Amino acid sequence: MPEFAGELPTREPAWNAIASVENIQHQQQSIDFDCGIGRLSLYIVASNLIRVRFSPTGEFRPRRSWAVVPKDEEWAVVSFDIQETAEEVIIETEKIRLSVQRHPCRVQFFDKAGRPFGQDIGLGIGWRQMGTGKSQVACWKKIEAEENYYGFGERTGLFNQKGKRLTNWATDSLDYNVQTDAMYQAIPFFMALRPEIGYGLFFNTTFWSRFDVGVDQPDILRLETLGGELDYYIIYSPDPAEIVDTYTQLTGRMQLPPQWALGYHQCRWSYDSETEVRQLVQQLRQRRIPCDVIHLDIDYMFGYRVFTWNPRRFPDPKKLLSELAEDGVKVVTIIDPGVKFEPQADYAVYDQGLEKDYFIRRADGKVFHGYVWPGRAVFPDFLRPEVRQWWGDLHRNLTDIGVAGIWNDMNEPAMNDRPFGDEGGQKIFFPMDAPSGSPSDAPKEPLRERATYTETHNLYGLMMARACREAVEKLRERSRTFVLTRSGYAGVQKWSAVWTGDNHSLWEYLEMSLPMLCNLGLSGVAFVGADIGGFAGDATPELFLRWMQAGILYPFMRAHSMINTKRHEPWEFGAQVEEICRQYIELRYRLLPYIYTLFWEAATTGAPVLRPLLYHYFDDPKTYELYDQVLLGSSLMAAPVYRPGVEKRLVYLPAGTWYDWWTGEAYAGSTYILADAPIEKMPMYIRAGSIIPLGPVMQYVGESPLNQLRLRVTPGTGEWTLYEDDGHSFAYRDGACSTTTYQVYVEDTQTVVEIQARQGQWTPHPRNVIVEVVGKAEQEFADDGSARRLTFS
Ligand code: MIG
Repeated sequence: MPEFAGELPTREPAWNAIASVENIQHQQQSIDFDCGIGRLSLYIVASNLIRVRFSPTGEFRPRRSWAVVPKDEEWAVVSFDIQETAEEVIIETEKIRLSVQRHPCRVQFFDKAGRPFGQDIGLGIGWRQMGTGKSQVACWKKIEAEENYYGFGERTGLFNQKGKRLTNWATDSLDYNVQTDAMYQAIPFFMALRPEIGYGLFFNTTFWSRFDVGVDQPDILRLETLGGELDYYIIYSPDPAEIVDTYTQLTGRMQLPPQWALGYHQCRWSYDSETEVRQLVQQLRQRRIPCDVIHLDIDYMFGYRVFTWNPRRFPDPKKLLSELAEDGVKVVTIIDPGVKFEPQADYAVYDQGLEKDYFIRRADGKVFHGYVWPGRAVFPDFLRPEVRQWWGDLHRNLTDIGVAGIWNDMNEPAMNDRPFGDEGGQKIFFPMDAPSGSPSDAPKEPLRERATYTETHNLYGLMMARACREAVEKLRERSRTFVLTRSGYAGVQKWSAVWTGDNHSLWEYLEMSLPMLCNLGLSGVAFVGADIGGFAGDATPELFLRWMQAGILYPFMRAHSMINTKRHEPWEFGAQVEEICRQYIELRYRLLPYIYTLFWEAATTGAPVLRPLLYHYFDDPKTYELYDQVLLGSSLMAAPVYRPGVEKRLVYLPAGTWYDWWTGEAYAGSTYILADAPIEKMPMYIRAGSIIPLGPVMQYVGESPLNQLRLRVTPGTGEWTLYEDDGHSFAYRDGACSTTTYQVYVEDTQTVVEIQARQGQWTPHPRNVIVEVVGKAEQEFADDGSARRLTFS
């Protein structure tokens, strides 16, 4: 079973445990504790962020540039106090206190009220040799009563991950299900939350690692890695938003995508000829199904050779793409990492890569081969900057003819030991001792990051996505781009959006998609989606329809399906499904001003676009296990339907008042209601005191100017800021953007909506603004960006 690759032998040697503190050295932000040969090192990075390292040998590895963006020394210096007693060393920052017990050495964290979190327990920290070259290090921490665990990157099952073992090892987990452990993404980050207190933990290791959240021993969390030393960043906050904010300062944030990437994407393996693509677009436009993007899967290539087009089926891609552009359609093409092994065939990608020595070699120096779509293939070493540069430049072949974005697949990387389809083929990885990264004689850091594949496996997809993003952004110098990747590591949000791979056309996968996307969001990856309708298998009309309803909530909204399955275009399931799909896709387009602002928030603070209720109601224990309702931003809550034949469903309304999206009816929260959910309706609610901007329906982003903006306001108290710019260029980086802050409050029996003057240098297209207070009235005015106060009785 591929997901257990990297698993440890079953006869486990005993642990060596960290000893007592013998000596302490304190220098600026770091405090080192000698514990026999082993050494514990703390770094006070920020008042809520501490880096903890332990090396059994006393020597630490050099810094790696791959995931953590700022060096520890680059953070603004924070002050802290140290107090030493015979039993412990106490370090106190503005936000937390941490104590290092001396006999034996144990690290313990406390909030300012003295509540413990992330406390070392049992052996505290231990290590052992696991056969040649594999040095395992672990840390045991107490799971506090009522503490729950979220994030962990891409995870199946429901929402709370407590009671699971979670392995971080990027894996082509095709046929994944609720029990699958290692997934395509390996993101060793989680947050632990309980009433009034919480923390996040980034396990800074790219080696095979695993979290055991109370399985082996109840109430004990174990972190383990085969990386030879322990290295984690711990982030304190009771508020998940603050934890994600700090975590994304550490690992980076996404760039603002073009608005078109937030529209509807239509995909299928495979739209395999110009004729088929033209017909598809014609259908979309004739049937008035809004759509911005068509994805071309592997069949556009010539014999699955990357950076080529099939000359027979796509004779003139440039012409095709420019015609599609006139219809407002952008094209995203798939690129896999495997390069067809094809000596003496004038296949430039192979020839150049071989000549320049850019492909992964085995430890014995021979070029490594695996089997993927083009048959025998070789694989670029994306860890090396010069390889990324070369690979990136190859994308010119695509961007020059008008390709707008790139989809990176198979980059765990996925491959077999013999041709696809051959009996008995096994999934393989590169050999663990294969060298990867820049040669050690490279002149300077970060070029000098030569490693073996044990350390770099989890980075392969991340670095491929990085190569792609950096290049395409340069090649399309005036336009923002869209990059999608299947595999990645912590920080993948800097380079790419992520989709959850090969799901199935089954109700269970629809149900699982939202908690999966929420946990990715809590792990810093905001631009995420699952294949609408399910990839493998045949969706039924009802499943497809319910999936499309939930799909409008996915930050990345794409319908996809596997070759030889039922097609997943909205008109494939009869007139009723088509009509309801159209209405929901239209709703997605109307919500774009709101959703675009959420992406701006994600780009500036790391906040997820799609959020579990827990994100905003972390003091409400009823949200701890709640996986079947979500928030899109802070204002809009949805309760999709996940089963056939269901026409009513239980909905939890957290504290406050909630307004039914469809009827405007008000409900008092802190209770459950039974919502009507006939086939055409996904229950949706607006939080009291919300301002939701809605644009007109368009067939694609920018089809016509945004000449009307409707603000749907719910009575109550609240504030919200709308972000705007041209939606596609980089001019916003030079200040061509604007924000408008809206406030709503209640005065006597009146609802007051205050609109502050627009800030910033972007002037939107002339437009009317309609302010609609739910249950009250509407007022309309020509928007000149000036401040206003409107009252509604
Ligand atoms: O071996 O490119 O997850 O979205 O359609 C399968 C064909 C390779 C896997 C991706 C899927 C894509 C498919 N790919």
